[in-house]
Amino acid sequence: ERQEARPYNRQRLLVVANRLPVSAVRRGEDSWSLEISAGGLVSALLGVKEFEARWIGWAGVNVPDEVGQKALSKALAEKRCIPVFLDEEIVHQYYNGYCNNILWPLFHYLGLPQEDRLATTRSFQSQFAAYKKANQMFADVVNEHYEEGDVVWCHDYHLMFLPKCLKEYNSKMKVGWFLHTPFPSSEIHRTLPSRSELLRSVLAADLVGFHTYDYARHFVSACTRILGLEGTPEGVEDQGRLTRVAAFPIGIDSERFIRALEVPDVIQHMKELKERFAGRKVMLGVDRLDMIKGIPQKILAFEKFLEENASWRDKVVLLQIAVPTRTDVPEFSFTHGNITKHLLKKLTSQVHEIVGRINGRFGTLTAVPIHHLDRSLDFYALCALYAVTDVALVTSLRDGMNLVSYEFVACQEAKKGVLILSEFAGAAQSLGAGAILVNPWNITEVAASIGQALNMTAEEREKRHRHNFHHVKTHTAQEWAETFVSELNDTVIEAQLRISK
Ligand code: ADQ
Repeated sequence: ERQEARPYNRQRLLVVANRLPVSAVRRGEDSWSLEISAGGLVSALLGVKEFEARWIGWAGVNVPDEVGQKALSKALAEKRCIPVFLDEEIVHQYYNGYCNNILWPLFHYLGLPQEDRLATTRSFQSQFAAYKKANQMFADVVNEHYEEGDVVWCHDYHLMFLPKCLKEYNSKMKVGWFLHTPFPSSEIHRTLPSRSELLRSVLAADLVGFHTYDYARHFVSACTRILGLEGTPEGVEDQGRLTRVAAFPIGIDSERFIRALEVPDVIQHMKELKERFAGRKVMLGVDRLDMIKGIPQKILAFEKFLEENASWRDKVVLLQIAVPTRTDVPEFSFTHGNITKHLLKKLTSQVHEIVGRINGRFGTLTAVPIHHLDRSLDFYALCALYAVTDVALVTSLRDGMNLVSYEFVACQEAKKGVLILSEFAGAAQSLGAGAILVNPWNITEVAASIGQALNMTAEEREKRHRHNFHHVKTHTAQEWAETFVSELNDTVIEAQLRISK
């Protein structure tokens, strides 16, 4: 059966994710300009060259007219992208509502404020209905483009209902589903009104993947405790049918970062940064602006460090780059008030206030301790920053993996800087031995770890860096995708064998 499949290296892979890896801007009635956009999944799959990949997803824009839809589909086809068109109301209910206000905070163990929680509870049913409807729309597009022998790889919490919809179209379709966020303890998942329906839909996939063994274990416990199914070392069994559940830790295209450091522009930029911060140690934070990233906690820990270590005040600087994302969809007018949007606004002003206070407190006429930028950096600027950094601070309150920690390590072959890493990021499982692991909620502990990092001997930095660099170089995005897809190919066959036994 394996031999009948297409040659492995030419297999068509349909990658289905909420967002296409492009941002589209309308230039005229029938013309669009497209740009590849940043993000965790995009960074990871850019490294994969083995499959003939097609992307299926939402382009992030509202295109109500047929002329515009046709033109956009045509432009996207050149980038091997196929759009799913979602209207304003669906986006509001499915994306802002169910995905971002319900699943995202729940999967990251973050509660909503009381008034938001009540509003969310009230709109739950309509949002879940929209979620299912949107997933069905994705399924329709996949089904339309599916050819025998293709593998379909569904991504993330936006598309938990998709495996079931796809299997209803075609039970022979090879379907994998991968979650980029944590999967929470079954006690948390149990509180979700649609808990069983979501689990059952995911179980329709042939292979279910998570970043860490812990997330996979939580998922299996949820299936045993909530659905009463049997958990086995391979996955979850339901009336003789096995859904394979396993951990597939993601990586990055490390060579892309290493090569970037040889580009003249990057070298020049590094030189400028070194001059700009001469005589000071550089600490760096790079995060999407999101509640899960623990940005205020990180800055408060830095303040505590400055408070307790007067001699360091003019010798260290924290550069915090926070890119606003997710709800930044200007094409849509959110008339019903968007919870995530107002929480993010609150977070931004909170961060600004803390930064302002600390800079007022510890700054001088010529220098401030914190530079905070509310924007994205281009790839080369990001690489230069990573390379000149002495200490990177990744203090996510929860994070599926966290690729920023990997990218920093990839750029540190010359400097061998220190990574301070939250124990609640999936990356703690892979980079824990080289990083200083911290509980991001414990400001005192994080402040102490900053001191430890700044005072670390060159030998110890070298030893820690060696461990992490080796990991980042050998566990790449490409390997991650290849392993997932090859296991998906095998799993289907195994599951079929089990049934025919
Ligand atoms: P994210 O939450 O987006 O991803 P992360 O893994 O850190 O988190 O990836 C962010 C990506 O965006 C990185 O490639 C980074 O370089 C880039 N980026 C972030 N801030 C930036 C800035 N200010 N300027 C430019 N680029 C910036 C989700 C999950 C993670 C999981 C990934 C992949 O939340 O836990 O690791 O998917 O599975």
